[in-house]
Amino acid sequence: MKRAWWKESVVYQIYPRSFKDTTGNGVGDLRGILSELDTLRDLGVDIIWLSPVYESPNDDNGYDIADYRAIMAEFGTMADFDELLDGIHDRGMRLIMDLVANHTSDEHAWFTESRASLDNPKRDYYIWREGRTGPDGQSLPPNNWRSFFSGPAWERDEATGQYYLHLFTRKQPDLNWENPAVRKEIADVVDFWLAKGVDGFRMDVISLISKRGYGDTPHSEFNDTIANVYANGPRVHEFLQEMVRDVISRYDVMTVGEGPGIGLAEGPLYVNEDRGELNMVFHFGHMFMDHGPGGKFDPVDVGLPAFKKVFLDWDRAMAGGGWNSLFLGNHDFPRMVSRYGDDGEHWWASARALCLMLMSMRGTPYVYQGDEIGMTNVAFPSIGDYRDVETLNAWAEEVVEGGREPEDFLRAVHRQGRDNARTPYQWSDAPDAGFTASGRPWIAVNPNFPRVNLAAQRHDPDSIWAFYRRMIAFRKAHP
Ligand code: ISL
Repeated sequence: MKRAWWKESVVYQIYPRSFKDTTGNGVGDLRGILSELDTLRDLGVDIIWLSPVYESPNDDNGYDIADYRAIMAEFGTMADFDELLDGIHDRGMRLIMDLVANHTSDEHAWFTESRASLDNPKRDYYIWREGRTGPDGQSLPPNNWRSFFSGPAWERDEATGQYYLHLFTRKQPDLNWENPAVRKEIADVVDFWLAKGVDGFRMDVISLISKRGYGDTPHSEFNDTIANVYANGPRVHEFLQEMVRDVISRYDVMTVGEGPGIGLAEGPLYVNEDRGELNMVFHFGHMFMDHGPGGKFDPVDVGLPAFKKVFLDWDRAMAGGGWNSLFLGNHDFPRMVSRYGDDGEHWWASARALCLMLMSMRGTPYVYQGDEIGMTNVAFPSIGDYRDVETLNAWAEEVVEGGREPEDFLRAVHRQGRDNARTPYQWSDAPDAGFTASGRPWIAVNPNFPRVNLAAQRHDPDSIWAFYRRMIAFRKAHP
């Protein structure tokens, strides 16, 4: 096995919007992260991954990028970013950025141009198709694909009458990676940040960039459509190899690709060392396993043997020269202690047990902000308390249009919703958990903050936080 710094590191994911607000706008910011770098260093973090901080209209909290080279004004300025990067490097840590390149915002200048006319030079930057004609002469989408966030994956655009593809929200049009000019644009973006000194990328839904064609999906379960229709298209490896060859290989950096639809058979093709693609992928073996026939808001129970098998299988799958990422949660999934442990009576013990598991497997562990203090799911009483576009779209489709009982849907959201992981970081028992002094956080704080917070744990040798710190140190002492 070849040694590499990213194999001997612990990554900490920050969701900047929910980390720490220093300006009083109710939204976390870059200076908030800067102010806590010593805390992260003290925990033993080597690499910080920032969820997107680029200019964005925030239809999907920054995963809809309007300008890849600008910092979101709510988060700060490019000068703040440069200071943050220096602060991270000064402490011997590294920084990886989130590269969202399957799609842009519909407010990106490329899309504004692309949608303007059929012969615009940027028309082929995105995926445009004629609609189908319905039985009554009405215009229908080109196929039956659904978006990840409810409703059709196609939107008809007034200017030309054609439809554009959006696998996520209608404000996230998919880029056309078949177009070499698009690949060059993305390579230039990658080069821009690497030249600035960032240490790598987490690549959002990288498994989806190469499309297989546009026939109807025959699958009734959405995860089957992801795996068999949307993901692992015929040119994905070629596109990744090109990006690595032309840009990434010129730097000493790490890459981890997010991979819905990447199964045991495909994983090695993305990460085996002789392939020149990615260092790691995030597979969803354990993340999608509780989705029922109706998808994520129709959850089913999963037993421990099935859960353990995912990790065993993936460990074996890497025997040919690949390396695993290890994670039990992120900004898209419920809190790990609530989902895989117990956030009631056995909160403390199960948070520590999951940490032990995470830190003692082969692979690079990723800690999602707040998991190191045992932050839990939240059960807001009303849909009005929720912010996530996935939850709000599913509410509109299932409850408002579909007639599902609101209480039943909310129960599913309490268990599965992405906002579980997006409530503000719980720094202390001060108002709003010390996240913001504004009195109006962008999303409400979990009401358990007087009990679950960093200040209460930082100096307690038996705390969850102290256990993470010990396990990280132990891991590094025994490569
Ligand atoms: O959130 C999910 C479960 O409902 C996932 O299916 C998720 O949509 C998928 O893993 C892709 O996630 C990534 O891309 C999305 C963005 O909304 C997520 O936050 C991001 O992690 C679109 O950019």
